[in-house]
Amino acid sequence: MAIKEKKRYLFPEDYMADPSVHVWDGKLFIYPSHDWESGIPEDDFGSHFDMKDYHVLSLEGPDPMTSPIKDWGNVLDKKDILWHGRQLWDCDVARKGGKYYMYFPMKDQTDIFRFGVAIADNPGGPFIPQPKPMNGSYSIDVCVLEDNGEYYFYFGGIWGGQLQRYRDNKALDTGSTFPADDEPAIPARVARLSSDMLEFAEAPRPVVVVDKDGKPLTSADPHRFFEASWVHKYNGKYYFSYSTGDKHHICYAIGDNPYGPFTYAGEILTPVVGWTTHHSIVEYNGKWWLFHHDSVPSGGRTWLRSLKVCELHYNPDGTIQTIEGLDD
Ligand code: FUB
Repeated sequence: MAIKEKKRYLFPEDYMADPSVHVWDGKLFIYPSHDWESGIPEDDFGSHFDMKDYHVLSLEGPDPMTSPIKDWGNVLDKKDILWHGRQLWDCDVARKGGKYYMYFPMKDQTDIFRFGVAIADNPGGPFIPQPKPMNGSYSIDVCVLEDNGEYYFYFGGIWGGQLQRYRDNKALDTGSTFPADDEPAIPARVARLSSDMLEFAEAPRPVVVVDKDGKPLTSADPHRFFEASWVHKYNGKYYFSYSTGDKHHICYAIGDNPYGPFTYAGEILTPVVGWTTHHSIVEYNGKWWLFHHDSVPSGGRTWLRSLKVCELHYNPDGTIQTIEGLDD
C-alpha cells in the first residue's frame, strides 16, 4: 500500500530531471539533467531527450519543502566537450581532495554512449571537461558512492541506454541482445574509481539483484533493473535503488557491501506522470528525502520534466515505505 506524501516542485522556472543530490559542508546540491524542447520526435531510443548542457541547483535553507533554490547557471556545455555527439543524460558529482568531479554520459560522434569527467574547484561549478571519455566506459546513468575512502561508480541503462549491447564489458558483434524471459535480467554495473578519479580502477562488475531465495530477478520480472542507479547507506546496509523503466517504478534492493548482491526489497515510488522515473535519496537535517521528477507541469510531455522532492520514511526493520507517485 503506497502512502500519499506531500511533494514540492523545486524549480518551476525550467524543465530539469534525473536529480543527483549530495550534501557537502551542510549544503544540499542538486545535479539534474536539463530538458528542453528540441523538436526531435519521440522514439524508443530516447532521441527526444537531446540535452545540451548542465545546470547546478542548491538549496538555500534548511527545509527542502520550502527553502529557496539557487540556479548556478550553465556549468558544462556540450560545445565545450571535444568528443561531443549528442544527448547529455543523467550525471553525478563526487568530491575528493577539495575538487568536484562531474561524471556525465553522452553519445560520441559514432552515436555510442560513453562517460566523460569534468572537474571544478567548487560544487557549483563551472566544470572543465577532460579531453577524452573514460577508458572502457559505456551506457548511461551514473551514481558515485563514496565509502570508506573509495569511490564506486554505478551505471547502465537498457533500451536507449545501450546496455544490452555489452557482455563482459565488450560490445557484442551481434548488436543488441536481450535475455529470454526466464533468464537473469541485464544488470547495472559497478566499478571502483582510480585514485585520480578519472578512470575505472577495475573492470566493471554486474550489480545483481536477487529475490529472497538468492535467485537473480529474471528479464520478465516487472521489478528488474532498467536504468537510474542510486546507492545510499542506511544503518550500515547498502541500498541500491533504480527505475524499472517500461514498468515505471522506482524499486530498491539491500546488500551488505558496495558490490552486492542486493536482495530485492520493494517499491519506493509508484509510476508518475511521464514515461521516465528517476530519483536520488539523501539524508538532510535529520530527515530522509526522495528527489525525483514528473511531467505534470509540461502537460505530460515526457521529455520536459520537472524536479520534485518529498520526505521518505523507513520502517523499523529498515524497509522503505512506498510513496504514491501521482498527486491529487
Ligand atoms: O534524462 C534522460 C534519461 O531519461 C535518463 O538518463 C534516464 O534515467 C531517464 O530519466
